[in-house]
Amino acid sequence: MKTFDHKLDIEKILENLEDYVPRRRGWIWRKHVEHQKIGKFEYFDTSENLMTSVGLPASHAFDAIDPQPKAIITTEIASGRFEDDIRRMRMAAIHGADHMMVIRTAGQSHFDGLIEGTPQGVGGIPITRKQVRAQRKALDIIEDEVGRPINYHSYVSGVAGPEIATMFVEEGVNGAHQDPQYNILYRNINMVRSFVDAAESKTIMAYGNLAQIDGAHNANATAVEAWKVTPELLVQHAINTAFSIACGIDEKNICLSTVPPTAPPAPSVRMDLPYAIALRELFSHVKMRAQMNTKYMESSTREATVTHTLNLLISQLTSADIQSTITPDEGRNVPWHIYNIEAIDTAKQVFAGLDGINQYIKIDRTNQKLSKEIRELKERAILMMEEMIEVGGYFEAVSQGFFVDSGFYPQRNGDGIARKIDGGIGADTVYPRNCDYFAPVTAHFGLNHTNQYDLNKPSSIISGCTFEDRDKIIYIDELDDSDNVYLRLKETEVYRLGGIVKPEMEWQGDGVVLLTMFFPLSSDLAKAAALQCAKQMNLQEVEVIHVEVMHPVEGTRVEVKGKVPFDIDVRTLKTEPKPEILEEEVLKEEVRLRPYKIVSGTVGEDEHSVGLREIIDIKHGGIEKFGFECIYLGTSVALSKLVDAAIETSSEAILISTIISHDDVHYKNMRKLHDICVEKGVRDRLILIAGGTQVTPEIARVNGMDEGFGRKTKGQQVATFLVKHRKEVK
Ligand code: Z98
Repeated sequence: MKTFDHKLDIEKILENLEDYVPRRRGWIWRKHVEHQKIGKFEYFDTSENLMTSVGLPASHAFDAIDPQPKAIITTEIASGRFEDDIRRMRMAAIHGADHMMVIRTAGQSHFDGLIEGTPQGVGGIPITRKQVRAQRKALDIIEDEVGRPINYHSYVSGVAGPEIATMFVEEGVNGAHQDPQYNILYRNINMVRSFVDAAESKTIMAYGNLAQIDGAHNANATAVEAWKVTPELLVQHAINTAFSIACGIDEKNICLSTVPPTAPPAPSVRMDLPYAIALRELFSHVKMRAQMNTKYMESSTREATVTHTLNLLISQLTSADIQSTITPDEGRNVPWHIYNIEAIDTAKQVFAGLDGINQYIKIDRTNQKLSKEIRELKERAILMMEEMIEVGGYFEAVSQGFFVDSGFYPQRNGDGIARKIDGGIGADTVYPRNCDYFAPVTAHFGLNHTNQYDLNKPSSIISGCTFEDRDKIIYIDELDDSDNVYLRLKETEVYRLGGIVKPEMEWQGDGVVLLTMFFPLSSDLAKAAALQCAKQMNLQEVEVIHVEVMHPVEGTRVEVKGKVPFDIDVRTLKTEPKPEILEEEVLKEEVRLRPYKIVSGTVGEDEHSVGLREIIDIKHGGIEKFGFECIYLGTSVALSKLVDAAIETSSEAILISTIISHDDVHYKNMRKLHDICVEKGVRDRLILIAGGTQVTPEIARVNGMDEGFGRKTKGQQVATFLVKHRKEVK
């Protein structure tokens, strides 16, 4: 792996932002390599390898391979400080994410125009040109590091949708959520206005080649019983897809946002699979962005990860094109770096594990129960669309509360989200265009009276609009003196200089730590005890973020977050030198070429054999694993017996273990072993090693050993010494 010697320099990224020009426009899909050899294995569902990556923890046992799934992997980043999110993006990319989805603040849809500068958000960043530009610029650096294009994504919603879409194309944003139904149902924006804005936004996105994700999944997250809105989800997808195509978006850029609607303890895969198949069959011409179920996420990361994994199984069986990895973050409402990375790794791990499985396991489309369920879902959706037409169309259907009703269509419970045609934000703001209406822009929806100017391209009248002539973009750096990135960076500067550090979860120097505790108490008391415990540990702003009953009276698991009130001076930290270790394969090859025999035992009156056995036995990576022949003589072995055995068996080393240290007996035994070997004239041809909790290399060497090994020694370290030392002396 490439060695990294610098952190991303946020200040440098912010320099000369006014001159930044994005490298490209549009979305880039991963390149699927149908049949790929990676390390020792054959893969069928992977894409090109990364130039630089951090593999799964177990990858070291597999020649450090890091197979990349064929689906784009999304990470949803939402800390509220774009400058910190940039570092998170760098971590996410090296773990395998190539879709950085920057979620906005909860109220962003309600901004009625573009905002400028770098205000801090809550649970997401407000979208501004400067923040978008800085992040895209950082992603240019990051994609060069990992060797794969990275798609940058945010949201085109609210009454400022067309302005945002325009800014996104200007700034090289590669993908966006855009669905007028989202505005209407969840943000109460007037329905007519939402569709007019969507037409404009989609046309602009089509020009910029942005991937578009719809908003149907929100019905899933909002519905009382999420699996009951499945027919409606198909309808919502159909409406947005048809509208997008009509506005010129290429089908290869239309991505349906699909969520497996249920989660365990429901029999979720059996229920989610027919839905996933119905969706893919009805919409085989477009792409699938699979997001995991968030509706039933609680604060348990374990539970979230299992649901994520089951959802990934469905993605694998039905070939999702984009795989989102947000859940464990969202369920806990703690958008922390580590959970972004964990979720990316979960997706990468599951896809690697399931690689090629579709060749062995096929969905049985002849199964009558499955076919019936799929057909029924499609029929329910078609029936709903027919009813919409009957009542007078989409707007009327929304007014009558057809959507997000808790009934399984055609059942209707009357609790859907109803909006009025003349109600909501931006009502009465749509005007017919004048007969000489003309807009000198490149990407524009509807009638633009270009013929009055005898033009093919309306923007040519002003020699190009901002899409062709970047000089026309007005870049405003900051408008707010009290809420901007420079002030925030000043506050955290000390942590970027490298001298001091604080633990961090989402922002530089935030000091946040997570503690896991168990109390033999009922949940309420355990919660109180955990808070008390954290306070007595001097943590500040303590909050319980997860409580899980192990038994109603026997005990409860509690997770607490809090802030440490101190800095750590990095300059005073001491790191332990890493023991030199030869690779497993190198050791095996050395021992295969020149077989290696050793004798061993605990010595004196020492019956503590566990440590020595761990160093020898294959089970936990002892030296047997590398091919050493180990003659174990047992416990409390006389030193002379060890030497005799070594001579008789033509062994090359003696390993003694000694824990008891009263009266310095461990030193004395080392010295005695050395002396016996000298007496018998074999010291030169035997390597002597002593191990034990009280042994240090220095003490062992002083007492006549070739090497000593103390606490936490692993077999591989001893094997390395044995192999290297034999080479040196012979
Ligand atoms: C996701 N985890 O989809 P505001 N438009 C659509 C949306 O789905 C969303 C927004 C806009 C989810 C993120 N979705 C939630 C279709 C949000 C953003 O109101 O501007 O914040 O909406 O990946």
